[in-house]
Amino acid sequence: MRRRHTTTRLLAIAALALPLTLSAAPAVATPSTPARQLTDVIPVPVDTRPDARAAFRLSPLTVIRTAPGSSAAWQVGRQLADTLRPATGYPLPVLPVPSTPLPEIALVLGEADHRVGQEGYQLDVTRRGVTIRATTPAGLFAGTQTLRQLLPADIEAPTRQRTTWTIPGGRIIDYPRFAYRGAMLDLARHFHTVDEITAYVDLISQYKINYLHLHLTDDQGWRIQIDSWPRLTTVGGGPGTGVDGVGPGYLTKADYQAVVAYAAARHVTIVPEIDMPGHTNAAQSTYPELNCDGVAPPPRTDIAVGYSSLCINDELTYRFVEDVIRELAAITPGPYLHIGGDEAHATTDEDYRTFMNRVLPLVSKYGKRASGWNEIAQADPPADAVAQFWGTGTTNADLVDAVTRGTKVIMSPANKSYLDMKYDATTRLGLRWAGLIEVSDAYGWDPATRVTGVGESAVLGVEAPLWSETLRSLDDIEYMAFPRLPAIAELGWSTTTSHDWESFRTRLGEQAPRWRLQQVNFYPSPQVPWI
Ligand code: TNX
Repeated sequence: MRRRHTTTRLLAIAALALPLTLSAAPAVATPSTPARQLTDVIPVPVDTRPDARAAFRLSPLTVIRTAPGSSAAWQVGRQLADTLRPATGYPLPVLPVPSTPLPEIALVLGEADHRVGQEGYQLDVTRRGVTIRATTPAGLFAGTQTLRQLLPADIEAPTRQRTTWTIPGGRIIDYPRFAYRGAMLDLARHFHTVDEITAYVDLISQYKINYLHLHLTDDQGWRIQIDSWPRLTTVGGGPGTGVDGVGPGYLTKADYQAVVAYAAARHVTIVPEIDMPGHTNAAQSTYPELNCDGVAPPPRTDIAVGYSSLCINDELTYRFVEDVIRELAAITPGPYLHIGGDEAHATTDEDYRTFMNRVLPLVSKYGKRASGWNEIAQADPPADAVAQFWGTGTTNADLVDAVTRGTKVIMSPANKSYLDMKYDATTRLGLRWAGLIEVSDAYGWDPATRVTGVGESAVLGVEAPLWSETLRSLDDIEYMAFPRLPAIAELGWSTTTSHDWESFRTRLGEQAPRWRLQQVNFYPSPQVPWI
């Protein structure tokens, strides 16, 4: 969507809005929280140069100016305005013009320090305003998320607050350590609605997470419409599906595309997963012909794993798999399509390799890059495939072999990054098979030294999966994700030299007033000095 306005017309609109807002401005402004610093951000920025004399204050006169001719930059500006308007009560017009005489937050494409690369940004705060420069709209978006955290926490309030909106002066140059910074939701064990998924996108994108992996199918439910196999959703995702039979539902293709578009507008790419050849009971109990004996097993609503397998030596299996991959690839603009591959304990090793070596090329055939749980390394993945490490140990020979042949790895060690593990023995939600994971555990590891033989250059990034056996509502999701998700986000973005638990837990504590205003149901870990 591109909207064109002339500079003069936009300035006229801004000028018209001013007298009204000026008269409505608070008479006496009192700072409510101590001044923030350029480093008070999660993930912590790479390079900060504070300038104590250069703080900038938002005012009713401030405008948001965006790179002329870029609808994507204008979109980032509009989102920033939407974020800042409720609490400030300022008009903050978004003007796609080359310059203004007004105090401004400028979103500029180009002219940034070369270190910012494709996803980073340079943020300059002077007394005249804020300038965010980036190579891409994704970089501008990342810069606006930093700006948001540099403002007082009250900026997250849904109604007008009487405070001074001071942004600390100086320069930030910031860019990610890893290209892939992911989160995952499990729609199969309990379905999560479009509203819940998009709410999660809002939360994770604040911390510069740029991929959301959706686990769409499993033994307990099938959650994505496939036209050529229509009963997958109406039966496999229908009434009575999900753990304990209480998590039914599915995404139509239109729902899925709405999620993809919502996420894309926040620079988050959706990675859809169809788990195979195991974790397939929902499909096999719906279509008898997907079973070697032609008999549909009963639906399952328990949380056991490793008992189901597609029929490896039946051609119909590959027709089914190709139909699903083709239809899903057609509605997925992102580069990755995840084919699961974990815990196929009911498939022999030989059958597993046979299956994967037929299915991996199908993903390429439909223009996508295959990702899969680390077990796919037991087959012969193409060089562009991505293996997602979910082990609890520090060695994996198959994975190291695949890495030698070019496979890249997403790090999601279950005993560090699994958001569905309990925090401590008293946590009401969650599982504990990979251990208890307190905030310091989630933060206390390095993606590039976790698995011997899988170093920095082999690591594509990190992911924080959240399995939903015990979760139902958005409140449940938030409780398990916060505050550990921001820990994984920092591991994915910030440098190893800035890795520091004391600093992290202090900055985490400062997020609490923001989460309260956003009504995020977070776990108040005793390890964190909450304010
Ligand atoms: C293992 S991790 C699984 C999932 C479960 C999860 C629960 C992985 C690739 N498979 O099927 O939901 O544990 O924590």
